[in-house]
Amino acid sequence: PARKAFAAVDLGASSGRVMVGRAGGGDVSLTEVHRFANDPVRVGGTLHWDILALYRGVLDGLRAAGPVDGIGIDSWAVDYGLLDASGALLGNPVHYRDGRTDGVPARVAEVVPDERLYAITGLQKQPFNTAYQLVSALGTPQFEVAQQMLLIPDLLAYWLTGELGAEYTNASTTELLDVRTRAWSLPLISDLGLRPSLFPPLRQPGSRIGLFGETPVVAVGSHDTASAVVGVPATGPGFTYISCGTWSLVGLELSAPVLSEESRLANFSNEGGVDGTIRYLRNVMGLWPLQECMREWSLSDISGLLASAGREPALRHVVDLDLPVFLPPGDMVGRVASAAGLPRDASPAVMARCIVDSLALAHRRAVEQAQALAGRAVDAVHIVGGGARNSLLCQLTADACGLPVLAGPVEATALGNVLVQARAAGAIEGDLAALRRVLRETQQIVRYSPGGDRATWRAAAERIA
Ligand code: LFR
Repeated sequence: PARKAFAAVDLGASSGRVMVGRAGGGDVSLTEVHRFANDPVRVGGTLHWDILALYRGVLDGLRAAGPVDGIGIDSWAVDYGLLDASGALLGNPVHYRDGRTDGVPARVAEVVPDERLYAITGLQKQPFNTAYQLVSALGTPQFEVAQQMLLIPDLLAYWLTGELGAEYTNASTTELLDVRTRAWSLPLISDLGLRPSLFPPLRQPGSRIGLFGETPVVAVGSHDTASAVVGVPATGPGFTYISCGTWSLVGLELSAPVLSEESRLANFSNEGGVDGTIRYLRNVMGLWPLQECMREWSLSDISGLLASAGREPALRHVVDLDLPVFLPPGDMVGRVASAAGLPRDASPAVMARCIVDSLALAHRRAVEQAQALAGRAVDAVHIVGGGARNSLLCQLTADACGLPVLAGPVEATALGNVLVQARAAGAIEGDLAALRRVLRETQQIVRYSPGGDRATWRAAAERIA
């Protein structure tokens, strides 16, 4: 098939990018054409996304991309905008790290017990799930007049094309979708006091949304993690992935959800993947604590910091990074130091070493739990996303898990976005395995063999158990 060009819009927690991917036959390549900041804004005590600045970044990027055969948009999950009856946006979307959902999960559990919520949705309990955010908005003037709820990529696609819809992989993170029927759960929606008419029809990755000018806008795995999992260059089913950036999303690709009580208690999520797969994963705190500390120290050179962290003794200070205390922004240095028993003015190298060691331990825990809960043994850990560039973290993850780590591609999300578009446009053919073969043949992948002492890691793992 002839090569075609696709624009991949990928919005992350700290920046947005527009990439042009060229794909055809057995080849795919990417060029970044525009990058813009994503700076949340606190207004009236609430942390918002600056959605119009993001939309401007998207438009600038699409202009820089020039003529393309398709446009696909992905972003972080769960957050949304509300539209009024005329289709106008009501207020600025709220950031999932905002505190407005504090206490809401407990209140919801009195109406819909956690066991039932998990049996229906298969979703991890996170305070920021869309369901909790919407419940926290019940009774506000904005919510009362809202006619439609659009997740972030769906909102941007609406502005580009005028078409309303909810892309399935991202909708699966709302905690309002039935994991078995893959449709909105109307009983759950009404038990939560929400109006079913708020939720637009679902659309599948690969389907056409509409036109922006003359260019088709195509649904991709619009949850960034869904696109990242497409972008994992795995050879068979026996792999774990860690999509590592602000978050580490750690898990397996399955064909059916795991809904056991053990799985619920371990807070594993069954999110919808491309081609009907289940992304069975857990949210691990990821590089967020390190990013926040760097912001507080006004440090921007991560490679210098990691080099000095690499010279610090291993596993001296470890913390359980999955504790909810690390979720919101603000005084991360103080929170990590106090959890680690370090002085608040410990050196950045010591603190960074503590965070990276702790993240490797959190990876180990999630990799082991995923295998045990799903009853599937793996022989490799793929790390994709920005974290694949962090060789200290990749090596420590290999050591902690006792498994080889295959690191890369760094741009798995944009590649997954492009490959799904390329397949829909007929430029590439085949199932996920075929798409991944293209990645293995074209992308740089670095192998880290497990080293270190097993007993030392086991003992360290017990310190955060
Ligand atoms: C990663 C991600 C995670 C989701 C979190 C919040 O960017 O999409 O998968 O749990 O952001 O939306």
